[in-house]
Amino acid sequence: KKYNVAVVGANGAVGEEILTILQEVKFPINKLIPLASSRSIGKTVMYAGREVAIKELTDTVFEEEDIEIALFSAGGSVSAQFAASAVRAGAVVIDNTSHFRMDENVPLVVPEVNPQDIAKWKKTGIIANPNCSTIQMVQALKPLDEAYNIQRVDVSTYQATSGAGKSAMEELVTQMQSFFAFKLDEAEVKAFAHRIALNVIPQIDKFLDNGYTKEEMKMVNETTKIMHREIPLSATCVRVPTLRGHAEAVSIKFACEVNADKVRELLEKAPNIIVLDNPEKSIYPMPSIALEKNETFVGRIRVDNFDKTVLHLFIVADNLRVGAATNAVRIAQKWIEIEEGK
Ligand code: 11C
Repeated sequence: KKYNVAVVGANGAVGEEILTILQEVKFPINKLIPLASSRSIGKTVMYAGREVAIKELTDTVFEEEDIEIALFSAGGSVSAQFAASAVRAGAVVIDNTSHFRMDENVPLVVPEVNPQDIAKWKKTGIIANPNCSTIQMVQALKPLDEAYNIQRVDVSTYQATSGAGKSAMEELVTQMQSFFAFKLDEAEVKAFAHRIALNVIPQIDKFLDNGYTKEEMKMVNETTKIMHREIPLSATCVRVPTLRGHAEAVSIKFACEVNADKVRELLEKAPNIIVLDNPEKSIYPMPSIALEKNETFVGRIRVDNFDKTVLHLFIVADNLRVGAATNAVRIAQKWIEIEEGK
């Protein structure tokens, strides 16, 4: 069977990546409908080597186009306004925003970790895609939890500007151009609380009353929901002046002593994880290696010097792919498998 698929936010950073991945995996598409706000009318996106006109996102478009799968990636307020009309039209909504993630009736899915939760989609018609920094971390946590029983996680992130969209990437580039023109002080600061060029900002999203940012609490709450148990976790999320690829230094405490070779073996067998861990040859994950890849890279795997139940590792993935578009398309593929009873 082939499906009528809508991509909402088709010309955004994640939307464009979704279109690329749908082609890459030869997704069974009957009709592809790129949707965006009226501002994008007249624009096109590339799909399968041809230009496809963007249509306006309205309450009626899902029904008019007989959409069966709607991939939303245009911000929380757009999902809040339009997901219901897609569901009413009979589509399954796979939502890449944070809007529905913590709704107890909406499954929050990383296909390598909790694919079984997709079956709960009928409650609301919506399946939520987690935050990018959560996805790549839980992919690595899951096999280690099964083997050693995780007691606690501490993570520091190094997140690329594309997490905040195309305009944030452009701001980094423009600021760097200003730097080379000796005018960095005059460069516009809009996407983040401070200048991002030649800087590191320990704030992603707004601060909450508990002293953590929303991004940091997403990592806590989403991990608990995906892993189906509370994992004590503390995150420090940091924006760094890269374009694509989030990196994470993760420390994990287990219920028993842990062995680094066994961890490498477990992660090598885990789906969509590539272990890059040869320090002597300076081989480890970096954003430049993860760029436009659909796998999550793990390295710098080592046991703590003082506590043999603690492991440290470094995880990198392309946030627009693994952290967003690839995960959403993998959810759609699993949903098809379930619906077609495979
Ligand atoms: C960032 N993780 O890097 C954020 C972007 O909840 O889907 C993704 C926000 C979200 O800025």
